[in-house]
Amino acid sequence: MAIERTLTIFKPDAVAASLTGTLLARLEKAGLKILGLKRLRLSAGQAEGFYAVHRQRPFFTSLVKFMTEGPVVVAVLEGESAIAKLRELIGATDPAKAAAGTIRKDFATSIERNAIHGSDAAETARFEIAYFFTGAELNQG
Ligand code: 3AN
Repeated sequence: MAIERTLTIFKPDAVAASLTGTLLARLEKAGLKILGLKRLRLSAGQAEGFYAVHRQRPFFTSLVKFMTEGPVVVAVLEGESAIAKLRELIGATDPAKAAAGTIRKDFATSIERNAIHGSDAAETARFEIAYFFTGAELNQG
């Protein structure tokens, strides 16, 4: 067990549905501390770079279109086993398969429009946090 940092993105569907406050409250209630927080509209280049590992997948073009259709909220979260904890709170990629009480079960509408992103491993978390936040922005003593 260790204190970790992870990245979440509230995707355009969730932000458009005014779920930002609801999602932040769920994460805080679960013991995750919000270290950094930004609302922004991703450019196509930013979305392509973020999802570069999926470049060869059939859904890549559609995913980039979705992720750029409106503003997103990105946040750095910190806590005990934050990476696994966030993934647990989020639930399975396909909301139809997500467990009861998970964010995707409650708010996602399809496997693509699935409301929220969470880093899946320590290395990914480091890359994804640095993609949106500078060290200075997260260094709050
Ligand atoms: P997760 O977000 O659960 O880690 P990934 O990393 O496999 O899932 O996929 C990244 C994103 O790509 C998903 N959040 C979803 O928006 C989209 N995606 C994944 N699989 C599919 C699929 N089969 N069809 C359409 N979109 C998908």
